[in-house]
Amino acid sequence: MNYRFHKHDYIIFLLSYVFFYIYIEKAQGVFIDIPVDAPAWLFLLIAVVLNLWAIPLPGIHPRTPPAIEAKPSELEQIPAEETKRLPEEKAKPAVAVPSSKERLAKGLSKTHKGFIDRIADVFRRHAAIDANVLSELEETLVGTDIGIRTAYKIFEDIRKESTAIDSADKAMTLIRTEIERILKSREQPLSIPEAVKPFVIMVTGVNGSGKTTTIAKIARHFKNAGKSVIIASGDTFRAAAIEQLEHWANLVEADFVKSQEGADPSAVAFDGLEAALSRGHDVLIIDTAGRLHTRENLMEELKKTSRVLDKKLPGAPHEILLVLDATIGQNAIEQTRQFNSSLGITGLVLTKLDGSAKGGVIVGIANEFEIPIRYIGIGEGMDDLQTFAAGDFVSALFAENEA
Ligand SMILES: Nc1nc2c(ncn2[C@@H]2O[C@H](COP(=O)(O)OP(=O)(O)OP(=O)(O)O)[C@@H](O)[C@H]2O)c(=O)[nH]1
Ligand SMILES: [Mg+2]
Repeated sequence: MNYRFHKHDYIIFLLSYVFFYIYIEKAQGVFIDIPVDAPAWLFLLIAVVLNLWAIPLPGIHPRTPPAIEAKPSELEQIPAEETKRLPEEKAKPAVAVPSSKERLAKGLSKTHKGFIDRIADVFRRHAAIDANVLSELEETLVGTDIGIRTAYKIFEDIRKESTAIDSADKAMTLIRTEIERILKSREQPLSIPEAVKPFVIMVTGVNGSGKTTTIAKIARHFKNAGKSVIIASGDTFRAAAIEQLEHWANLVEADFVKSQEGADPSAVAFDGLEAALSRGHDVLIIDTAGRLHTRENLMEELKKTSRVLDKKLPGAPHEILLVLDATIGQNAIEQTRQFNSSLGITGLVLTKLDGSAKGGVIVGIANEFEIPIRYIGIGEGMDDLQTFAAGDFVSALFAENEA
């Protein structure tokens, strides 16, 4: 503690010892004879009082510096509302957190350029909607990532209405309505019935599509919704895959069932289900390998895992998610076909929309398969997974953004 002494305090302190000395001489008379006619105890009393003056006494004589108070003139310079704020709040720079819609629009900005802008360009180049425009539109639509079938479906709608279309705006509105109609039919968020416990989700997809990252994001999503989650590392193909998943499970504070490299994936899924049942978890998410020697091998392994789960808990897995990488464009349509015919996919996740100009493929997939699109990935971060909402998606897709 820092005590505050003034010069006179030191003098009084020294003086107290002078009086002590006088008291001793008065009482004992060792060296000098004090020529003052007063009793010795009086000198002792004065010595004690002076000494006490110099000693810090809490409450009576604290000797600590008083709190520094701002001068009234300084206070007046601070606006009233600022004085009400907490110091921490004031210290933080004002950083605007983008809303989920803003993040979606930013994530889809590349697809906007590679899909919507290309179509809009056709109308910008021509003053009237005539046969030339229609043939250019047909070519452009076929050249996007929505796939030939969907391209012709949208084109036919425009062609049928072409006599009524007298402006580029009207044409774009018609295209937008058609895209929204297609996507709306696949908007069906993943919901977990109370009666099903644990709700088992098996996550599939080719290697690198984003399965493991998506599992972590979904686990966090359910944890935030108050569900208890357990994750099983069914991708036993690589040790690194198991460690990667364990890391994510720890991060999102989900329970984890670890496997050994090379273990039978269906046995790991079984262990996961047993753990989920005995520990009373609401949701079990099972990671799977995306890479095997052949695609046929992979499908057989996934089918086996699905059978084993069903045997232990009839009806499981309740959701077979297929994770698709949007950057591969139309290949995602073919992947959906293969996985769906082998496994019966019940939900789709389209990842990496933020890094792709080929996100238009989502319209092709929605048009060709009657499979709900559950989530979309718009970044690598834990909060970069959004529940698919067709209206928001189309608004973001058509919004003008910086790529
Ligand atoms: N930009 C972006 N990157 C993503 C997204 N989702 C996943 N990724 C990245 O894609 C890469 C592969 O993701 P993983 O989750 O490991 O993919 P996986 O399907 O589990 O891969 P394997 O286990 O090898 O089959 C990682 O670098 C992820 O960060 C997304 O929505 N946007
Ligand atoms: Mg993985």
